Amino acid sequence: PIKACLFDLDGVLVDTAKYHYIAWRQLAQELGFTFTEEDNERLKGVSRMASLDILLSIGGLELTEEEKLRLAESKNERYVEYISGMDASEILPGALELLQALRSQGIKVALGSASKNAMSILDHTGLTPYFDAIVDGNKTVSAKPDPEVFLLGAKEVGVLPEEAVVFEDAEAGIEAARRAGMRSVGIGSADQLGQADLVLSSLSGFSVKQLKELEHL
Ligand code: B16
Ligand code: MG
Repeated sequence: PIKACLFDLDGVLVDTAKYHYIAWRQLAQELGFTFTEEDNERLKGVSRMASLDILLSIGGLELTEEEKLRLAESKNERYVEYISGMDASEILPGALELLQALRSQGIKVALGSASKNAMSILDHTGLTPYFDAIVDGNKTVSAKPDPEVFLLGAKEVGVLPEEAVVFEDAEAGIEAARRAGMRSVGIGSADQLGQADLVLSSLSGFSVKQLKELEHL
């Protein structure tokens, strides 16, 4: 039986990609090149330092480790300022309803995010009380598609991998779920997330009944 749901944060519960985008774009501008919204797609689900590497490769820049740390820090300071203005209105459609339904049915809920700012985002949007466990970029060593983040999430809520379902918007996250031995629901388009057991355009209308149907897969 399915006993837990593990949620990615950015792109599944909230749309923080737009704030990452503005902060990265400003950094690129300071470095003297253009960073487009299309470029930003490549950063979804990717860790902060790996995102910076992608950005620098777009600008054709090679920097020292020390310079990179400074730039990542300055991008993050701006990003933190943007997310401090977030509130519950930025929760994506269907997310709150699903979290409430899962809680009322006794299904465990955990976060599995690459972000080191996950706690702050959950607090600002009022989502923290819905979680039994929060696993974020501060608790993990390996990034998705490594299964670490989801394996830890399942462990923290006391369920086996086969009893957990992962909700993800990034291809690397779906792959991480597969490697963890978990079922997955992709939030986005089927051509990108075809590996998932089920693909939805959003969490809107997704019910616990549909979740239970995944048990038979
Ligand atoms: P931070 P997720 C990811 O969140 C974002 O999708 C990705 O764009 C970002 O670079 C990463 O978190 C790290 O975020 O700089 O706040 O530590 O989708 O795994 O919830
Ligand atoms: Mg995501």
